[in-house]
Amino acid sequence: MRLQKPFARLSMLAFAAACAWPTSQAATPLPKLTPATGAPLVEDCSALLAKLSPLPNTQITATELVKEGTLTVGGQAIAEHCRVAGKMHERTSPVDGKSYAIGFEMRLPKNWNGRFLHQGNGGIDGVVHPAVGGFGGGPLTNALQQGFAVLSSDAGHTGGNPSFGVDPQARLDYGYQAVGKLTPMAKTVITAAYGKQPDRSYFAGCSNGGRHAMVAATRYFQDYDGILAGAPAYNLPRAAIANLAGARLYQTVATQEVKNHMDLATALTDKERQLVADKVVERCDALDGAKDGMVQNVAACQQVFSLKKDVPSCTGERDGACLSDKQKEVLSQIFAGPKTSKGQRIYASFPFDSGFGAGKSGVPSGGSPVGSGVAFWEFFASTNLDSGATGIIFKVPPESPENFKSVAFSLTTDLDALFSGIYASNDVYNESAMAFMTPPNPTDMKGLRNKGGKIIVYHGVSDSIFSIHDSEAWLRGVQKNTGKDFAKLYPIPGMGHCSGGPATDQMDILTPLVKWVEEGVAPEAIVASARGAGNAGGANPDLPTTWDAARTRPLCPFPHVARYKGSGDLEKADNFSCK
Ligand SMILES: [Ca+2]
Repeated sequence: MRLQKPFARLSMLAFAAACAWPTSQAATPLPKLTPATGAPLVEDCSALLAKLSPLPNTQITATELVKEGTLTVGGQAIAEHCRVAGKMHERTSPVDGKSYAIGFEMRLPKNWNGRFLHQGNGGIDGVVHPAVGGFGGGPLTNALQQGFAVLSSDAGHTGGNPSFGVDPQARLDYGYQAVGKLTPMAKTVITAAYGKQPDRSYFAGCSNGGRHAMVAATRYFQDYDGILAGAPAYNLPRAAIANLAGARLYQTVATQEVKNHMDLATALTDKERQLVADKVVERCDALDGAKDGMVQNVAACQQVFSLKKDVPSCTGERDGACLSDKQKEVLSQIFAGPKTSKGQRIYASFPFDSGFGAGKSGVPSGGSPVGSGVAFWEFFASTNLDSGATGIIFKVPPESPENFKSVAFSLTTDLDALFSGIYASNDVYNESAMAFMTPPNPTDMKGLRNKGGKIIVYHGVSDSIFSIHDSEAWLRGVQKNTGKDFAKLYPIPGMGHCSGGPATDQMDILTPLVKWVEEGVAPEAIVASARGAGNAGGANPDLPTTWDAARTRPLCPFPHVARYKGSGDLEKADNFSCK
């Protein structure tokens, strides 16, 4: 009897609450997550080794104190911290006989902010990059500097070549399982180091690291509260095939041969690419109210810019000031996105943008031309990187790495077969590439949303390997299928792949994400800066000389764009607003 009254009162309250609720359609209110609180390292770095030795499936190989200033970011010394290195699940593959492990390192600041950040790395993984949690171009800050405990890994294989694709388990670790194995281990290390679990956990990365972040947002949402996904390759196998399709098209207008194949860089010279970019700017610059060399209104630009009409057609030889009709046809097809012979879309379309001229073609002597620019992705990566990923990591069964002819594979293999191959599996490779590489359902993030988690995606509009249109499609889908109140996309006009291009690519998106997750303050405009001469994060060589070295702009949540207010200094973000 004594229990009945409170129960009755509760049910009355529930009834009143239900009546007060506006409609039955209203979305479930989001739980509010409490802010993280910091703590100091309770163990000194060397003592941590002994304390961590019985971790399951884990071998800690080193702990070392890293003195203040050993690492820097934006010219600032990173504070003293403890580096823990190790490996998990060491094993010998029954398929290729090679040994594998998930190599990792963690960097644990002495003054911890109570947060964990899992850093997703780019490319095909295979390297334990320093666990600093950087983002954007030439960053002035990073997660480690801000006091996060940061984890970085090689995702289950070593070396930057795709031969690990022969081992089925290494494929799965690269796709998603390494993250699943590393996360509980990392939280245990943090608990040992600071005497408590992380209050809040984040996942951040760009490119393949953005893919890892998207996968974590779906498969491992229980473990993470905030997701920062840059240029998310959430359809990576499809994008890789699209790049091979682009290479086929470029070779039809290439003019010079190199090592028994056409040199793709001669399909469209640096000067010709810049011509296209200049014409885009000419046509679209003023659409945002400011003639400042930046095209903020990307969607409107696609409506008015015409490759056919706005770029001069060659009447004689190509001289850099015109494009041939055939070149225009090739570019139109590449920007429209490739399809199979049956008309099925392989990957998204790409917008014409001001950054198409960025990056110089050709392999610099003494190193790979890895970068953000168009020339690297279109003319080098297609035949040297996407080929290996497609043939050895995604194909069932894989091509033999020993006999793999990268360029020939990318220029001659049947595209329809490659496309159906990324959905194929067999007894040995029992998950298809699309299954292990991509989020199970990228627009269903109810798990993350309903726990109070948030996701921010940023993407260079001039990214030529992963398309901003694919990120826009994801945002529309996630808003429809999951909700509008936990996900935002920040397009960065002019920016190439993860950084660079004629763009304001220097920004801190992590801090606004933390504020959203922990204080419930949704981000709107995020101010980003150009990196001109003398920038502490390193100068951006793609920046037009007419820009102020420290030009700032608001980055705006899609579909809003940064528009000029009509007066005031064109170099300052204050004079623009997101509309
Ligand atoms: Ca403009």
